[in-house]
Amino acid sequence: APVRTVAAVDLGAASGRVMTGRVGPDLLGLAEVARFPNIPVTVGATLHWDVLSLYRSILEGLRQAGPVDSIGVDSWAIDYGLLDADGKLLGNPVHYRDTRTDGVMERVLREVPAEELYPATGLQLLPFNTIFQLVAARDTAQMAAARTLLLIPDLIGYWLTGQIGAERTNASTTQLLDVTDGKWSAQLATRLGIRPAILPPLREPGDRLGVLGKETGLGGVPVTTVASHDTASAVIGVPAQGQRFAYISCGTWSLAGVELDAPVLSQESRLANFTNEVGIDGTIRYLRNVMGLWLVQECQRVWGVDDVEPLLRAAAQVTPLRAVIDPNEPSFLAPGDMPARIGEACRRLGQSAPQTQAETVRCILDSLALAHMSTLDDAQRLSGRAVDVVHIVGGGARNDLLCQLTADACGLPVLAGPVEATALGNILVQARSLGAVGASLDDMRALVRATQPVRRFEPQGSQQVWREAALRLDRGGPDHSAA
Ligand code: LFR
Repeated sequence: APVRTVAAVDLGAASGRVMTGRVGPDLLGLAEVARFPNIPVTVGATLHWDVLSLYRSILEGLRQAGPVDSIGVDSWAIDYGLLDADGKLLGNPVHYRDTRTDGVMERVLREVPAEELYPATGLQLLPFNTIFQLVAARDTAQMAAARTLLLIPDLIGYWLTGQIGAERTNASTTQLLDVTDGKWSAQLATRLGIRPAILPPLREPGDRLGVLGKETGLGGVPVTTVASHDTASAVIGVPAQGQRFAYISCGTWSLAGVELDAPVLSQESRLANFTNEVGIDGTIRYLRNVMGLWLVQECQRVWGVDDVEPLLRAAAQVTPLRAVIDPNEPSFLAPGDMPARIGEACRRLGQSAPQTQAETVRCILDSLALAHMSTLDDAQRLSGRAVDVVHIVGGGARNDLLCQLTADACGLPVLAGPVEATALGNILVQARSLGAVGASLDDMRALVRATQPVRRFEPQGSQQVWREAALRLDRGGPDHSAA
């Protein structure tokens, strides 16, 4: 098979990047072509994504990438833009951390009980799921004018090619996709006052979406539909062998779970707020969202500290497990004074609040490791899938302290890397469609294993201290992660 060059556009909540990949049967080389910040904008008290700025940066990045055989786009999930009858974007997409969904989930659950919603969609209850955003917006003039809903990567794909569609892995995060028959649940949408006609035809990862429009000035390059939910691409890029592994896709969020062949829709699973997101080739990502490095990022913003490295070095010197919190407390979701919120949470749990930046960061990392432990414990128990190793991929794989603490808390070896698992997953799906790599998910992962650096962290110390620390959280009342 010939060597192919493809471009991956990967949009994260904090930054976006354009990468190129050179791919052949024994080759997977990655280069970063452009990186740009993703800075949300508040307009009239609503937090928006600056999607035109992102699009301009994407076009510039693709220009710098030079000639490629294909382009693929992935981003964070759930958020969307609406097109009017002329195919024009109606307003800027709203950020999932905006407050417009406050109280909406509770209202919807009175109309459609969780006992009904969960087996239908398989999704964890996150207050910002697309379904709740759409209900929050259902009586707006914008919604009345809307003809088409496009999730963020589908919107970028539409602008690049003029073609519309809803890529399946990302569509599965809307809570409007039937997890059993794989179709849009028109009945559920209608029941909640959402017009099913705005939901576009589903597309599969690997399908050709179209070719770049002339106005891009980039020539008629094909755009391939990838696993456009960034977490779906990241899990493709996990260098795992066999089935007995857990993964943590760790960046702004920590997405911690296992890969299954079929969804788990039990009552226990629902009460533990586990999600069944659709992956490539019929796989299911059985995981729970943990409020990841967002907590550190937001502290850095408040402190005006750009470089995280000195903070992490200082945090490594702090006494372990001085104070722990539940990272999934709803109060941590919106942007704001995170150091103060963390201090309050510590006091509420009968612990003294961190006094220094280093202590605050240590509290967050200890708490994330603890949440990784309880999430992966639950994932194994609820799915029956036992694991021998934890793969950490994404930016968090660079965070030695978090990787070691996670190994210690879980009592399992952590394999850290690749950092760019999402871009690799994006690239591999394109390469597979071009016939440049083996056809199976195992083949793709074998290529990642053979070509990408991975670091190993052995568990140290006794797990007992972690189990005891977890008990401190029980003082906070019922688990906040479940609604
Ligand atoms: C990670 C991610 C998560 C999703 C969250 C919000 O970037 O895509 O999987 O729950 O962002 O969309």
